[in-house]
Amino acid sequence: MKSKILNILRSSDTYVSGEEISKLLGISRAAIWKHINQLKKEGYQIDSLTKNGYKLISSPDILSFDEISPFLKTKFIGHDILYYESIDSTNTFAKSISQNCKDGLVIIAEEQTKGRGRLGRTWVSPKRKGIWMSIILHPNLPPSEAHKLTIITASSIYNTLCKFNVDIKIKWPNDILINGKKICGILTEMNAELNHINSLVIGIGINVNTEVEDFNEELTKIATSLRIETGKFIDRKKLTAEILNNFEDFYIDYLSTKDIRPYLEIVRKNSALINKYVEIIKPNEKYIAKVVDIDDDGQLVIDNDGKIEKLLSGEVSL
Ligand code: BT5
Repeated sequence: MKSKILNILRSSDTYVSGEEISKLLGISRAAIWKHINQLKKEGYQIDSLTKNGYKLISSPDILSFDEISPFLKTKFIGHDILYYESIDSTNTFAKSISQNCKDGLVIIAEEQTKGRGRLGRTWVSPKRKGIWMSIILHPNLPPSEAHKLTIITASSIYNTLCKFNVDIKIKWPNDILINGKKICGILTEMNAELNHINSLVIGIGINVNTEVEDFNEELTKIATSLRIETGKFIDRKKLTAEILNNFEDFYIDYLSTKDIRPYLEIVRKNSALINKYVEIIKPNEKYIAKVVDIDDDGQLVIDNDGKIEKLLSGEVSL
């Protein structure tokens, strides 16, 4: 009901009377007043005049379904959003419900208290500064294809961020960098049988309006945000919807063609690694090698002192 009232207020430039809302929604004026008060508590600025009714003045900077959905053009992703002020980790929660929920459900939080990277690393997720979300999918694919969805995700985020006219690079397998610093990390996790994915969780963390003082000392050296790079405050709701729109386009296309090459091409063309000497970090060894390519399966092709090797996943340091 609250969303419906909000939609009515959004669609009008002037005051909407309580009577009109009451007629449209079939609820009492007292009930409307209660919902309006709730909206005000959530940060909506609503002007109320006894004679004229209600007028929406401004909406809060939050990533709830009501705020994102006006920009969504997807067929199914994000049609349901579970939104939290604070959560331990959207991926941890998404994994716990991924088997029994709708395909395309999105979990979004304003803050994560235990945001996760790969291999138990921490993802710093300060309140209302970024986009911290997980998309739950039920693709009909074998587990061996799961890493390709990280490529789909990275290339779709790249495409979305291009509009900011900054130097964006994709760092295989799961990072996006601006001017050499990390702005986005992707954490793809799955629940699978031997030859079938039951559910997949794609976690996306993007530093949007993060300021230097929001990063700890370690991150100041290696991380950045759209705000830091563009000097502008960025509309997180629009950006969230645009990422979901782009991601779904790529995802649906990939599921129907099973052809990863168009997306790999985006990753290759904008790779932070190809033709660079990097440090390959394996559990028991570290060595320097030259990155030659990313092959058609999404594996990193490296030249280790004349010996060509391929990595399906792993840790690479520039
Ligand atoms: C990643 O791991 O880059 C995957 C990050 C995924 C985060 C999303 S947010 C929504 C969803 N819910 C979660 O709990 N996670 C996902 P990895 O490649 O392991 O990189 C982790 C490393 O990135 C850390 O060890 C830090 O060095 C660095 N890091 C941590 N927080 C960062 C931030 N906000 N921005 C840039 N770098 C960060």
